[in-house]
Amino acid sequence: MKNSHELVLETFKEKFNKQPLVVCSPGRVNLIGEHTDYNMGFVLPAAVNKAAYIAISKRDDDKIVLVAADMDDEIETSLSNYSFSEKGWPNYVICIVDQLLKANKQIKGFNAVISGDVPLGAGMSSSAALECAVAFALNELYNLELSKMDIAKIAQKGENEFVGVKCGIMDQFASVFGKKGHVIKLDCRSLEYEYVPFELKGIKIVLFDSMVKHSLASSEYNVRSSQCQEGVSIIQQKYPEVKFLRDATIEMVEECLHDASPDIYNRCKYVVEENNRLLAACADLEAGNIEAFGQKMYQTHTGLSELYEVSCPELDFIVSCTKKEEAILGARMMGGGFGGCVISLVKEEHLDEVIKRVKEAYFNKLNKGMNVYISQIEDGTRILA
Ligand code: GAF
Repeated sequence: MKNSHELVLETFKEKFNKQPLVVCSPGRVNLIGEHTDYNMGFVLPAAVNKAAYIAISKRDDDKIVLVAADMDDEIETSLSNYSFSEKGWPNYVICIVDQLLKANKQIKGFNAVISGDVPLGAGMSSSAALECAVAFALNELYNLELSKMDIAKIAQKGENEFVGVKCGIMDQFASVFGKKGHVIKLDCRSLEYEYVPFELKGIKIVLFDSMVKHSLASSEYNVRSSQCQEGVSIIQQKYPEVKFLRDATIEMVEECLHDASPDIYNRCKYVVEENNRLLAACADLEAGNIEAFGQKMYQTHTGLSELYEVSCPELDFIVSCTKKEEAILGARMMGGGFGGCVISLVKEEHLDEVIKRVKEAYFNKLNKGMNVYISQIEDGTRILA
């Protein structure tokens, strides 16, 4: 079977009879720091060995011809007459065009073939990967002189404004700035970042994909973001210096939100705790205490499930299975929630047996198969040919 790189290249040559520029942009894992990015806190993601691919070449007119090789689908639109597509996938390309035009960047039309091996709906940010691949490729094609930071910001804004998901910057940042063997400790407010080595001897990052995606995912995501803002505006009445939950302490949450609605209190409590937990987890990493790091991943899951309420029975079940395994140091749901993957740290010597048992337990309980991915941490967005 052809890999995504070969597929975009060959499909492009067949369809457009030309040698394209090929760019790939990875999906990501996030070790800890979930739902903290749009609260301007910290995250700890890494780009992985699954990516979105685009083969692209310029056109002289303003037409855009897009082929989705994995779906055997194609659309034609133009720079002067594009709109939101009910098909879904074209929006992750068009949202970038929309941003570039709004910023008065000089682009023309293009032909492109896209493909990818980031599993869709698995919480590994397949959409951000595609957005970043498109932004990076158009930057190369039309010499737009965008920096890596510009590309990540444009991709996030495209998703916010055109796709309509009010996401933070974690996914796009991780896709563009990924570095082999390192996680990125990113401050989502200042956008200062640090590469932290993450090559744990004898330990693998294993993703258990629940294979479910509940339809609540994007609507509830935006609800969480508004609830956090509501919490901030209550805290501000007493502490005007608090601009985001990132600035709040647990004491402020207790003092100001105890009488607020339980939803607001719980959401804000989780975010403030999670931000503190991330900082403590980074200290564990530095001290080489991976057991303590793993325990914090479990605490994150409990918070996401009970306070932030973005988990689901399938993810909770997988995490409960991992807790029975001595060879698993920590696990939690990853990404926006309501389905997708559980990320875990597993001792390599027991990898096969652990995976087998978790898969069997999932099947016996839910009558569902699961995919399992062993993640390698790779470089971010790059040109392949
Ligand atoms: C999704 C979003 F796109 C990210 O910005 C982040 O908020 C994440 O959910 C939750 O941490 O992947």
